[in-house]
Amino acid sequence: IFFLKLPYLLHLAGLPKKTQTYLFFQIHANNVDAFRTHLAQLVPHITTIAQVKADLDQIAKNKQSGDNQLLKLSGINIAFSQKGLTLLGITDAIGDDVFKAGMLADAKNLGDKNKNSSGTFAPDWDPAFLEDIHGLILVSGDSHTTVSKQINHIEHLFRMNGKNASIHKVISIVGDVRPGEEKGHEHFGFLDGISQPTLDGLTEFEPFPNGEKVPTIAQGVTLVGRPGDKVTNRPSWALDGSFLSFRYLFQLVPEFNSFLQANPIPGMPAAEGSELLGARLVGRWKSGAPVDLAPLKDNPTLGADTQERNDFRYTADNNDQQTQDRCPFAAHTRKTNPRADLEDHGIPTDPQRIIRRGIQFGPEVSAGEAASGKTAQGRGLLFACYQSNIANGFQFIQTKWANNVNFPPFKTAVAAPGFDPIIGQENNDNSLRTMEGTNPASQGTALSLSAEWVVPKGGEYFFSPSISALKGTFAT
Ligand code: N7H
Repeated sequence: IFFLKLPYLLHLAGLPKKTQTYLFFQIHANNVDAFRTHLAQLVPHITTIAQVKADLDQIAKNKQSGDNQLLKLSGINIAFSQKGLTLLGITDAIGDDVFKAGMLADAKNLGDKNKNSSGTFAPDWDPAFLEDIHGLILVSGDSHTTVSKQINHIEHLFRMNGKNASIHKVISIVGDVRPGEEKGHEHFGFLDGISQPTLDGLTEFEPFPNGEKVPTIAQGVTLVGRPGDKVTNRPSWALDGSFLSFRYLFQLVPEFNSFLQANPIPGMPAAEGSELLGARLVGRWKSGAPVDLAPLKDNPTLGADTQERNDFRYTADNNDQQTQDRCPFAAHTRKTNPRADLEDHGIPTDPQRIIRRGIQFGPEVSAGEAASGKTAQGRGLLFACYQSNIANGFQFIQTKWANNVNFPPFKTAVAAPGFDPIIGQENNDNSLRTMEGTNPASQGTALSLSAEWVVPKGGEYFFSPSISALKGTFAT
């Protein structure tokens, strides 16, 4: 019964979504009552886990009968910022100070760059994210046509083009899965969305019906008010909601590729050395195979094996905790989920697990961009992740792990592991971005990463309520 109340946050990767529109909106302060009425009309359209399950079953049946056509699937979700909650008069203490303050207030702490050369801090963001954003409507689907229809319907429900409009658009961003063979791969070329936590008792609904070999985690790490949620005294309407951290992340793909070309791992043909460097920066090969299991060359069979590709703990080298033979300590996947690096020292990693639901945006790299090594068109990742506590989830991973040169700890073999090369940030001095361990033959040598290849251009913290909270608290 409790599944039916959940919004769709747990399943999205399981939907054969091809495109998503993120509609960031402001509620008209003088039309809040109308907003509630309009929201009540939207609620029946919000996708529940039960619907997704039915859709996935139908797809499986279609496949069996040789019909590989996608259903005309779409999913709708809605989430609110603190400013949105305040405007709606929902003032109970929700128990998340980071959410309450908003991402703009957190930008400096996250390591985002200062646009002002001196004086007060102002992040170098897209101006839309400097405005007040009250909420986010997320529409996913199998095609632009399906999603546009849903967006038109939503615009109609909120009377967006009429006199009684209750919201207006601050910015809307379209994300698209990459074409052909690159489907599921982010813009640097690496398969993404492989390692996701599975919640106790909800395995049936996980995005990977084949089941990865990973232990489940407490529901309360993702869902507010469930066992494992460390915050007590949450308002009752917050039960089964989840906090959504959104980041508008641009990726400098030609620049990243030029760096790999310029710094191949020595002792092998240059192209292979560059590919190995890329895999060692990320922690996985482009196919998804983890370097801890496939240290020397890509293993696409392993990358495609949903049972095996997540079955590792950075212990493959006879549990030698001081070697980077297989994987640098600062590799992106190791920084963001260090597994045995902490667990084997009695420090649990479960509280930091997040469910990632991102999608790519922007065009493929053009021939001109590839040749010049310079980005000309914006592209990147609409990063979205869910957690029951932002200070333990996204914010913790970004500030205490990715940006922290001394993480992971207990690595006496190196001076400092260094920055996460993919997302590690130092406010205004990129020259400090270095990491050790990229070259297996000289593990104490620091590599200068200099430029950032992932550039944050905005974002916000949201709360995604359960369907019953939307009905009982938000829409009335
Ligand atoms: Fe990351 N990338 O292409 O390099 N990420 N990530 N990420 N990330 C992962 O294991 C990438 C970002 C996590 O459990 C993979 O599923 C890029 C942020 C976590 O082993 C790849 C961007 C944060 C994991 C990438 C980006 C994280 C993870 C391997 C930005 C949180 C799971 C696929 C543009 C603060 C680690 C996989 C685990 C995996 C990339 C952003 C966190 C390929 C390009 C902002 C927790």
